[in-house]
Amino acid sequence: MRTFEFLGPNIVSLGVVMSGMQQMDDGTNLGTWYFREGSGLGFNNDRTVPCPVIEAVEGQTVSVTLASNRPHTIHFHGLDVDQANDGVGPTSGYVAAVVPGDDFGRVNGYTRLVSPFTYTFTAPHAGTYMYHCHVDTVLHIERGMIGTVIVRPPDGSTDTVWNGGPTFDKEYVWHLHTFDSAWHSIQISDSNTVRHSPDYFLINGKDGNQIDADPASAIAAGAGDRVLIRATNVGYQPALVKLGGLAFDVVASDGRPLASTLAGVTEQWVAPGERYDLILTMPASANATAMVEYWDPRIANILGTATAPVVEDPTLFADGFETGNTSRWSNTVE
Ligand SMILES: [Cu+2]
Repeated sequence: MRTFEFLGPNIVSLGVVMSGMQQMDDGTNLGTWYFREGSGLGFNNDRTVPCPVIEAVEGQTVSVTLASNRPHTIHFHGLDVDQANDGVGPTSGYVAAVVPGDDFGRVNGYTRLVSPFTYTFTAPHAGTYMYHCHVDTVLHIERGMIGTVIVRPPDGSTDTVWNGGPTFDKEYVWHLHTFDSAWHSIQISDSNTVRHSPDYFLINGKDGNQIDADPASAIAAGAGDRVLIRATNVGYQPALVKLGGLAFDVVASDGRPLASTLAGVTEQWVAPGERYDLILTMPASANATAMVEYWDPRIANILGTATAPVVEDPTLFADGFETGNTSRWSNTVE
């Protein structure tokens, strides 16, 4: 089974849940706010963060409808969206069903867009992007209002990174960020949110041993399979990604192909806001431990790490999107 929802292509409805609980590896429950698929069907209760993956097709019109009681927005990070649809308060307003009090969201002076509101844009170049709420941004991102946008090539193919670009056999999204648990019980940013002191170090919202058993993060594929890892960082610390010494190629950054592929590297920095598309050709008998190091922003010391298995075993962890399966797309790409 998949542990991510993939929504798409091109037409998505999202609602907001502000009563989420994400259980960490030590048993602690952290309060989360998150976007969920609008119909309420199919959400995975073991994971509130990160939010469903939005898929779009290059060149096509994308509609994302947001329904929310309290003020939130969707900002499409890295996508070329006009100001009315960019989810940034001063230019686009906030979405809410009710007029908020002064005690929530720091939205005074911004236009209220009556919920539900539909954002529209044209999907740009195929690649990896992100979305997040842009109300009281530092807190709403930390609380969990973050997700990934994948733009597919114009033909909608799910085995090519971009038109004419590298192919892949299996696909993972690695959403990289941390939690500062002290931020998960407050409603609005304050003097305590000036400094971010993470105590949980995550891949796809999970930490510690949770990651080992998470088929969305633990990498398993057959020998010779080309595994695409879409590494995105919407956290507050630079992340250094290593695949346990296994060499991989870096083919794209921030939704655009690199001028020339970085071939055979063993580590890649992903700074906050950045996305890198990595391709690992799974070696025979591989049995490695990938590590994400979360560094102090001054790159002075490692604050913590998250690890995930990387194994050559086509039968293990049937997740990671297998190419050629388009059944999750109910409409046909024209
Ligand atoms: Cu929000």
